[in-house]
Amino acid sequence: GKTGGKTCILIGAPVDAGQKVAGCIMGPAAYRTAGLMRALKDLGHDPCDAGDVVPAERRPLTTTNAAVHSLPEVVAWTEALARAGQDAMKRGMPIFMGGDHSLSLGSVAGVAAHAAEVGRPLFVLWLDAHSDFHTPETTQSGNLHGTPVAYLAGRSGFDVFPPFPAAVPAENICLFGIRSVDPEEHAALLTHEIEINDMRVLDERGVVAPLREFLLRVEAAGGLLHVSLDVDFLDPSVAPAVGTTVPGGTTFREAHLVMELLHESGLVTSLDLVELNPFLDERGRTARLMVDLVASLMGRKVFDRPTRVFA
Ligand code: B3U
Ligand code: MN
Ligand code: MN
Repeated sequence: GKTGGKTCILIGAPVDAGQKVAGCIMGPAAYRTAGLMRALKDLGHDPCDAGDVVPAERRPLTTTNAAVHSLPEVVAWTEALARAGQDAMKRGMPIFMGGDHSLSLGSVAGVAAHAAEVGRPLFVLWLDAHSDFHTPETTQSGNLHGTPVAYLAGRSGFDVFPPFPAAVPAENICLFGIRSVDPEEHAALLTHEIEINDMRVLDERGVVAPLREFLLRVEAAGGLLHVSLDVDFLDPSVAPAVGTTVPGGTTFREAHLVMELLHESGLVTSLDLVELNPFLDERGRTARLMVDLVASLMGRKVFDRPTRVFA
């Protein structure tokens, strides 16, 4: 629609230190090439491209877990992205163009700092094949892209990272689409009240009911809603451009429906686009799909009928 245009701040986050497959560094360029700006303008929004964030200065850092990969780089990105995110929240809706999922250590920290400042509760919707609930102490792979949910939930083990501004209460976190959980993550999730809509739940109930239940809670609380969209939320048959493919993901239509419901809710205040690896793409199809999903989230409809599904 042409009314209710949003100020969208596109923030390039070419982070690839959170895992070991080369290519995520090209993510922001792929979103720009696939026309993210144009798609937002065509929907009547007011997007601006803030360019790529530059990581803070690296300091030598170590942890007890020798497997941890590129810790100084990830901490440096976290610091810079948190600042960029907090600043962008004052001006509009930040859209972080990743970059691997370790960028969310920073993006959500920035959003959480803003939420604390304005005194509103923060909710997080995690659209992902993985639970990303490791700490730097429990990760076996050493890939810090598997840790942001633990950081934002306030788990211990992140001593070398900036203290997380205001831990997101477990009840405000919803994991959606997960189908790969490591034993340490599984054990930790059992001791937290995080809402877990794994693929078993989505197979049984579909995407609409579980998502609506969560969105109604966000609305009732007057919350801010951060959405973190990992490419591997989708089935690799429709979104091949990702380093860690997990079969059995959401379909093209399910993912669009999730985005359409999010739009109808009017609740989303910030967004991460993560794990796109353009080097693994097929003629740009995953980058274009991600841009189309953002368009659905921002109001693109097949047919503009009055809202029915939400509220
Ligand atoms: N849980 C595994 C695998 C993984 C997590 N996130 C991604 N892969 N993309 C790990 O390495 O922590
Ligand atoms: Mn992830
Ligand atoms: Mn994932």
